[in-house]
Amino acid sequence: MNIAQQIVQILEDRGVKYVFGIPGEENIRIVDAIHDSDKIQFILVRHEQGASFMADVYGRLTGQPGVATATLGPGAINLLLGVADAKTNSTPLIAITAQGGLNRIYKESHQVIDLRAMFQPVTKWSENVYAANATPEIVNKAFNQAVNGRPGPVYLGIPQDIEPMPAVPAIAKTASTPANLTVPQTPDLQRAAQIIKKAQHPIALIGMGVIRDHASEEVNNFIKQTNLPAATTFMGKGAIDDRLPSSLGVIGFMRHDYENFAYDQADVILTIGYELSEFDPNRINPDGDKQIIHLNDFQEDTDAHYTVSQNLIGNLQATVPLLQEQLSDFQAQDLKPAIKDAVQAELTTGQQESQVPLTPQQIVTATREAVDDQGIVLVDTGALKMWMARLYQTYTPNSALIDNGLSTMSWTLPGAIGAKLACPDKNILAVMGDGSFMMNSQELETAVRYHVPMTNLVWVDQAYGLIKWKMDMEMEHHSEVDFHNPDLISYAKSFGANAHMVQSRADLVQTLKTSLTNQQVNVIICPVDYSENMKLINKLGKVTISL
Ligand SMILES: Cc1ncc(C[n+]2csc(CCOP(=O)(O)OP(=O)(O)O)c2C)c(N)n1
Repeated sequence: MNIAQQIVQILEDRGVKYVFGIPGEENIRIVDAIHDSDKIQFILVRHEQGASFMADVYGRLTGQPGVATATLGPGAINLLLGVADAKTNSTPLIAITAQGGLNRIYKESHQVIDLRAMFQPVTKWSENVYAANATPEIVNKAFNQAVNGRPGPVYLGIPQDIEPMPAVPAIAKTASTPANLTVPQTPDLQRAAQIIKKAQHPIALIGMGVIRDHASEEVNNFIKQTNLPAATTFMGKGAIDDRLPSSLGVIGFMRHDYENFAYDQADVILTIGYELSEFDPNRINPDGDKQIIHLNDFQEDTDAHYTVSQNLIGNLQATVPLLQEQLSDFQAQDLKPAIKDAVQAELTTGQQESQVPLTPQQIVTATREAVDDQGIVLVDTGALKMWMARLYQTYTPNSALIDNGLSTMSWTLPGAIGAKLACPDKNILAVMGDGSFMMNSQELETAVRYHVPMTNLVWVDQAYGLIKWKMDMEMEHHSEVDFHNPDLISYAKSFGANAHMVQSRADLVQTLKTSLTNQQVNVIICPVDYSENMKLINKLGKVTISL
């Protein structure tokens, strides 16, 4: 057995089912060893960036590290974006690339750049395998690092002269990491409950940790019992059921959301599973005068606007019911945030039938009508994200995935492949702008080749719409944002996908329904009328999210 085969054996032991990537001259043995594995399937992609997004979404949905691989130098650099995305999304991922041999890694040499250093800021741990006999320790450590505590990505570089070396027998297997079930001390829970009971207007902010920790059921029960008004971050979307009377939806786009969501009236904010990278606390606590109770697996970084009075550090599934017990005699007063009526009004206009171009409200409501409650929708970055996050109603965790850590474009089309492999029984829809579509559309070929059923809904405005919107808003004109698309229907068909040009709202609903269940790869092209963007600004205040 050589080192490449040993690495693959450890991946098998760790339950890896897929490795996404592209081979290069320096990692042919690993790729070949994966090819020979009967437990792991290699998913050969068309751009390493696609592999990194597939692994990223696979990790986000399963909680198990997604694994992506590439060659040294250019291949590794292409892998960087999805790895950085996993860091800001706190998603477990292992990136394994080749590296130049130990005999040349220290000097100027063909295709060699310092990948360990390059990946270091976007990973929890970044290391090269410098000694063949250290391989089992290092690879096992990579898995532990990726899932322990706050999950995240890890980078491993395998020098090309280490890869073919004979393997030294592995150390005995280490026990798998038990779930962290620690809970806060009772006095801390009591203090937190007292703060909430004494508050005039307590309010909750629900973050992505609730979904990652599978604590949605507990949090929904908590919100139901206490009637606490609760908004979610973009990444926490779906963590609470939008049908709960005190659910406020997703906060964070509009400069006036502080008032729209009634955070201006709040004196105490309970955050559950929230991380600072998801959403700037300045937006809910601009004067730093609110008391914050922070309930999560780990303490947060310091921030002048994150004024924590009480930390409740513990497993969310176990801790939320304990806080609920302490609040058994408490009911929050009804708040009437303006946002609820505003969203309802837009959902109503979205039901109206018409020909294309459709308004964003029509596309969002048509999408909701067509996707079943168990379906997974991946929402890409762009103006469409604003509309989908605000208006697309969610009832269950992971039913609408949004990227608001790095907010990168073009992660959803490859991500949909990762999502389908992670959740084979669910219908998968990737929603993106035409800008994002053209950045990673080559992975349609990957989806077709591996028969991974998924549907892509492309909002077409022939522009980088969100930036156009921001320019119009702040400068009252725009520049360098318009482009021309190829014939998107023929283009999508040339990959072997089905393609359809939407004609009307009803046509969109019907096409989505058929596509989501036909077990094929589909591309739906939908012209959008973004003149609604500026109308929204007039209604709700300026957009504030960072682009
Ligand atoms: C990789 C990357 N490049 C650039 C940006 C900045 N950016 C954010 S949204 C956006 C435009 C997106 O255009 P499109 O995909 O067509 O969606 P639309 O805004 O038109 O709905 C750009 C350029 C980014 N977030 N990520």
